[in-house]
Amino acid sequence: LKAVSDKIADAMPGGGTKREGPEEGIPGKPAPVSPQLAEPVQPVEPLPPKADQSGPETVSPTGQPTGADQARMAQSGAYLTTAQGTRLADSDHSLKAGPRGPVLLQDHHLREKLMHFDHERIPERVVHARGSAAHGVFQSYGTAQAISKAAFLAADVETPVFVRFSTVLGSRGSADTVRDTRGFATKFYTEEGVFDLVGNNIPVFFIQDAIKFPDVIHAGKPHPDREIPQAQSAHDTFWDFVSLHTEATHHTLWNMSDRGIPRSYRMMEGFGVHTFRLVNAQGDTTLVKFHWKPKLGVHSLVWEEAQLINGMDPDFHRRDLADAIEAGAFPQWELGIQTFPDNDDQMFEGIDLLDPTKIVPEELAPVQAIGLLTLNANPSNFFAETEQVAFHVGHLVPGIDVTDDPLLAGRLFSYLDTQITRLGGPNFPQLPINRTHAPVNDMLRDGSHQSAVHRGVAPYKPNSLDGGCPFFAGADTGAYIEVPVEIPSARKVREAPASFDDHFSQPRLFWQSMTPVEREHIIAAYTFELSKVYEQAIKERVLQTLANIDAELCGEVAAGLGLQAPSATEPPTEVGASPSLSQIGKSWPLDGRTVGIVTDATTDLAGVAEVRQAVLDAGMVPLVIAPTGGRLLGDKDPVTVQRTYAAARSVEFDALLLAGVPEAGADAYGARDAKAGNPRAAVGDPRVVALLAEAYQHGKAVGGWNGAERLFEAAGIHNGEAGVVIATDGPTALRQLTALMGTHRVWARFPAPTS
Ligand code: HDE
Repeated sequence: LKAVSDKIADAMPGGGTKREGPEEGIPGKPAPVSPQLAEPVQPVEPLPPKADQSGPETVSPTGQPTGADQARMAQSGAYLTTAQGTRLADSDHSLKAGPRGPVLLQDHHLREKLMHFDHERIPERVVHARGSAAHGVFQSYGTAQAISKAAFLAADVETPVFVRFSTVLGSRGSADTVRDTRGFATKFYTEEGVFDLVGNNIPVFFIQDAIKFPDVIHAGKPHPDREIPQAQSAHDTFWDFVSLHTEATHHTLWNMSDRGIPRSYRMMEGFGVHTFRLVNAQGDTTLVKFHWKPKLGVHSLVWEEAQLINGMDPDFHRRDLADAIEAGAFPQWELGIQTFPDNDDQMFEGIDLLDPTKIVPEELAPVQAIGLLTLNANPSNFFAETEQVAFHVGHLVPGIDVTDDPLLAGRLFSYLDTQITRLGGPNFPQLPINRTHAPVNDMLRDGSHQSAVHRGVAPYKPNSLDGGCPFFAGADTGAYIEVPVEIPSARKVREAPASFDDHFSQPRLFWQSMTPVEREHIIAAYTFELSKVYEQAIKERVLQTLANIDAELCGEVAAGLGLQAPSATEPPTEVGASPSLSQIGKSWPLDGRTVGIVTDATTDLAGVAEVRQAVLDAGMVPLVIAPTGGRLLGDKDPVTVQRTYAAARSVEFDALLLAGVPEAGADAYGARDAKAGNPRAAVGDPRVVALLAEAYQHGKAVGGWNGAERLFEAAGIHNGEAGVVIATDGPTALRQLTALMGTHRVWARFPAPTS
């Protein structure tokens, strides 16, 4: 975690002091210029060859260099060369007829360098373009062995994985903390071939049939005329579609809940959404829904925080994931399944298992853990791995099969198809990140970017010329041996079953399962989004869908918009509540949480050093915030500053702690500036007061020790309020603060809806 706090320090403008602390630790005095700033000119030999120039055996099947130091050596070959390996003496000047003369066409190096650069970009994903990924392992518990013959689900099998998280609507360079669904796609490199679980952090989808996918995405993406807004659902076309197409109501409600703005990828659930069919060695089948359960719990930002972060650190989720892994705080999820009998009607307790707009409440079908996912390595190259990874719901292994969910059927086509455009041809499975760890003996040949040199003369079956090779697997080990499910005789129709017509009972279940705070957030989200919609008719239609969910929800949103609340058009069915849908009510581990320690040279620096160490020892990240960068000298070790008052905003911290003042009545926190004519600083620097007030407003635990309370008072925060800690010394304050942080926020601070 020290690595994280140093790294974060590096990333901050003005706040990074890790490399060159000011001389003698005096804040403000510039550090000497390092002699290492100039580019080295002498090659140092011998150097190892670049990993990708020394043959495929030095690169693991997932594209990872096998030698421990190779990753760091990527640019370290002794001489700069062309793509053909010829050494170059100059790469700064084109070949010219005289220093002021025309550039000569014969300059191959110039043409090659520009040609390659001109083609560096590939099309971004049509959806889920913005993403971040990590390598890891999946450790199977063996608990699914009785119902699936998949080898990677047998007891104690460890399978390498690559996981990519994403937003859906935004472009590749869009911000992380927008309100959106998040993708959660996992590639398992099993010994029987690749299995991809391509899920989301929301367990239902907007549509029930894949044929509507282009419609919902065209509606959610920026308007085609001005290409705005970017990565937002708060605009007319999105709300136009979802209000006309009421099967989207359930997914939309989840988006408007706190699930739409996760605190971290590490703190999200994942869902396979569709029902899948598991098959065991005896051919018995079980229907299942897949769930990922984060060990750190499910937590969200508050909306104002999310918006601020979009500007302050648009890479917030990407940075959080990479930093946590680099620091060794490896995020973990348990994979779980809900199981259902494979009945002819594929219904469970009246819920249609083929309808992807429905969940099965965990209270009806508990999630049973079947293995543990640990993400333990960051990608070495974003483009090669995160950008080029190609997931596909049709990448299945023996023991896992699909069902007739019509949404899933369309996905089985779409994911193969899209890669042809995105990755430039049919050979994308040969890219290192996509390569299976199982032996490949396909008869797929040629095509763009073919990198295999196939031998033999008979890429067809049956053949005798290649000795009949390769041979078929037995029915018990082969993939894609579809379960012989009965299909009742039917007429071809363009219709959905009647059970797909219920669009409101499950949104009502979700609403009724929320705590008052969560409901308040949902109301605020709908009000915010709809106030950005121009067409009155669209707002009124959305209110109509809300009336069919709950009168209070509809009434509050209507009041916020200044509109009449309509009455329900569908009689409400009694659905009860599913408490497991709420994010609130439990206490969770604090690994990787960020504690801001506010201080200045006049505060109790020994206490700051002690608290900082205690935060690290607890597996969290301490960031010291002071008026200027550099180091503050105390009696003990100097305290390194990671954030200046000017650069720190509360959104970066999960909790704030204000260092105490050693002498009663001392002018700490810049209060002496008041005497120099800044009356706003009478009790301390106004930026510290603002920092505290903002953290408090976002429901964060705040605390301080010995003399810090006057800044709290200045921020309108009173000792004794929920989530406010004032102690006599730093360690005690930190202990009380961390006890509060387990619940993620101080929920008592949020207002509940009026009724
Ligand atoms: Fe996707 N989806 N999707 N989707 N999806 C893609 O595939 C599609 C759906 C999901 O990190 C695309 O390789 C259709 C549901 C994730 O690389 C594309 C339909 C769920 C990712 C595609 C759906 C998802 C994608 C774009 C309706 C949750 C990112 C690039 C039938 C269970 C994977 C690509 C990554 C990506 C099509 C619906 C999850 C175009 C046609 C439901 C996590 O093929």
